Amino acid sequence: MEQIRNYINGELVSPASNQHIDNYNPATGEAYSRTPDSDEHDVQVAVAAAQQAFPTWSRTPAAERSRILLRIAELIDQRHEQLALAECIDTGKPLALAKSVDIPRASSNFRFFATAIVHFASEAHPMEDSAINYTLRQPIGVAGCISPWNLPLYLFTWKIAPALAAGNCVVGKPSELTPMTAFRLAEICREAGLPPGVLNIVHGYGPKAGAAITAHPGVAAISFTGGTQTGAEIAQITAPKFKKLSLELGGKNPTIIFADCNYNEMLQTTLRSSYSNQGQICFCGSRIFVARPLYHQFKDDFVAATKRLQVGDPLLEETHLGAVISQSHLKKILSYVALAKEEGGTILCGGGQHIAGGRCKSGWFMEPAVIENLPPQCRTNQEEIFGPVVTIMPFETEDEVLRHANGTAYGLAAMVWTQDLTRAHRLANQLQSGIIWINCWMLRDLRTPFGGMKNSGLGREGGWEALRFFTEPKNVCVKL
Ligand code: TXE
Repeated sequence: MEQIRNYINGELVSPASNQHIDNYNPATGEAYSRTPDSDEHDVQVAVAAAQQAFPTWSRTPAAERSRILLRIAELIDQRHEQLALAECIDTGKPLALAKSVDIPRASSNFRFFATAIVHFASEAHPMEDSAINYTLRQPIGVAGCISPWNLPLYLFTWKIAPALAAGNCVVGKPSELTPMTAFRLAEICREAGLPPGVLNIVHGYGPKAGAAITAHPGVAAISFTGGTQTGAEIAQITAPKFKKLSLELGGKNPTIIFADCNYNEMLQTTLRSSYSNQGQICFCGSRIFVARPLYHQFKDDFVAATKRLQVGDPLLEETHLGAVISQSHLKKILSYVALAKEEGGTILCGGGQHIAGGRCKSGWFMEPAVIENLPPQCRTNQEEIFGPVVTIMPFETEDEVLRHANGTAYGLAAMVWTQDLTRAHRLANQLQSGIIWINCWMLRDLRTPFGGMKNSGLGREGGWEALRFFTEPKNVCVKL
């Protein structure tokens, strides 16, 4: 079995303890590689390497940092096929999705921030004839970047690219469930000529390696994407240490469908926004509200389209849904379907484990589920399931649907389908979500603020927001 290694000070190394974690292929249920089970000793060495690299890297001209990051983007593109296959095996997601979304977006992240940093400017505040203020935006030092398993390379690079571009050094930890593409990225960084210690990747469990990063006094900022509970734990550790903190957490996103929408486009996109990546994208819409006059037509068409989706071997081109991330996650999703029944819901289709054939006979697959007859306040409609499970609910008025859409602890994304643009803007103004998609989903411009409100997170990433997060503003006041 391939042994994944940490990337510390430019070298690929085993963890100090020499302990490893089995890494599974969710589509077969078999362990196929081994991940370092790193602890605070490894984090200590990684932070020391990052601290040592920082003075030189932070003073390296932005154009030179940009050149190296662009080289990393090129190498990701050159290894597109290899990386997509690795992502597919590690996560269970369809290979076609890894090819079209995960890997291209990983290289885009590097390219975007490599070019952004050479245009990054700062403010001046002149006080007529008495003084002039100018703001320096300087790199913070060592940044900790902790990422999840659903979009492994995509979300890891979304954090480390702006951190490095801004002149910070990084200690990163990918999810222990999906370490492979970050390991391949380490090889790419060596080849691209990234100086040793600038990026360090420590693999391992969250409460062990991850917690050691968040608690380390030498790590000045933490960027985290993952579960809301984990985000709360990280905030408790970092707040008294006054670290900068960016949290991108869970969601329970509403899809709001009005009767005047472009029906076919809405139906196709709502299928994607419900089940892409087996529903394991924080932006997936899991509560679908449909205007009463359209409800029965939507229900019939959506359930029929859901039934037509192919679940199975992620390597096959015809597969729409691959495996979910782990056996325990599958159990969690199934337990929510059971809860939905207890709460009085009607399962219109799916909701059970899917037994795939051949090499995938022991994989962790799930039949996508559509559930109706549940009130908006029940647990199924309030808690993040993070799987291919959606509820559908009719609504009568705009006020009512707005109340229900906003009626959860989360506030990440909301989708609105209508041809009435006045209404769309009115709703966008009132929806409590960090991101609103009108007549679309996951249409991403990397310059826009990315993140959520309420229990969905703290702060925003993307564009200048990310470069501001990874820099410390310093005002200089000069008396004239
Ligand atoms: O995430 P965790 P889990 C949601 C989704 C899912 C739930 C739990 O609902 O069912 O979260 O998923 C690291 N200190 N999302 O348990 O644990 C961990 O090693 C520092 C939404 O897999 O939050 C991994 O690298 N780090 C989401 C990362 O945190 C810690 C994506 C995320 O894992 C840590 C994934 C600790 N104490 C799950 N504990 C999204 N927003 O997209 C864990 N980690």
